[in-house]
Amino acid sequence: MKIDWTALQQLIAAHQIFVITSHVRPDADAIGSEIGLAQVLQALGKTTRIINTSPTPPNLKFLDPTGEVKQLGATATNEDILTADMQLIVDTSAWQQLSDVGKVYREGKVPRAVIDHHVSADDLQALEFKDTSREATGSLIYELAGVLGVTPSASAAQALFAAIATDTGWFRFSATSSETYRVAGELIRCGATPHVVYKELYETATLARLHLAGRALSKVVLENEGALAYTTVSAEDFSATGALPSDTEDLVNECLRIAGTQAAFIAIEQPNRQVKISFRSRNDVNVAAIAERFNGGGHRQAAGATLPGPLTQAVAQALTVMKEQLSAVRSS
Ligand SMILES: [Mn+2]
Repeated sequence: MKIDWTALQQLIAAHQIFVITSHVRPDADAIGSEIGLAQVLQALGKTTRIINTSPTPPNLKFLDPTGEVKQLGATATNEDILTADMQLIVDTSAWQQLSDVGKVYREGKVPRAVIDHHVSADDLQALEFKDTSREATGSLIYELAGVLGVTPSASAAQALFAAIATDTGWFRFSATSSETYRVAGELIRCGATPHVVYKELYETATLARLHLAGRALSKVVLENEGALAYTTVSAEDFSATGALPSDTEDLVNECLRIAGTQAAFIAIEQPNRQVKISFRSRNDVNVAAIAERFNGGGHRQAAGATLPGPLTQAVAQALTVMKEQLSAVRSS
């Protein structure tokens, strides 16, 4: 479905001060789309304020060298939102995902528009510019820039390139199309530098992180005739390597690199001895339902929960449920 941007074009022409926000725990598509959109509006002489509920994660700060992205309650106030004359939301369509900023947005009595690619049923009382078949919000912002007659600056292009590259798993997920590559090419022409984006996002690990990954990978176990892979990270793994809890990000996905795996989990012992488990599925096993059994949640193919320790007991519980569910899917 092709988006008709006419209404947004008219609203942008009719307003001057724009507040822009995105979801909590922002990813590169959220931050990149915000910055790209803000700079496109600035090119039209508009004033923009990017205000999020969450801080910008350290690994995405390179997209915002001038500190344009503010955090409500820290570097931005309710007034900054309420004195804008139009509200924009990118990369989410759910109030819950907007958290504190969403509460202030609701107090505002100005026009509101959403630019997004997520499936969602929330009524944001906003004009919607959505295409759920699109790979990233960043590519929608690029399209809007074209409609508005703005060529993205080098920094806007960098932000939009990062948005699209990350939401497509570096141009490999199924939503990636020839159009994705064409837009990426245009953004490079505008000044985006893929090698810098890649380095900042994927080549900034510490030695401790690699050592932790080494320990976790050496412990991967296969179950259910190789359909299930799992591993653990203990408090001792952290102390022996000096790694941080954030260094376990993405480790669970490594398990799925083994041929024949359809599901995976990783159990991570926390400083308080509770155990955080991340579940992944590549088939009909609904890991969100599994996580909910342990008072967690998430998506059908990626979910998580926190279980009481000790580690061995939490692993045994997770293993039992995952094995059961994988057998059920296989026999159905
Ligand atoms: Mn996105």
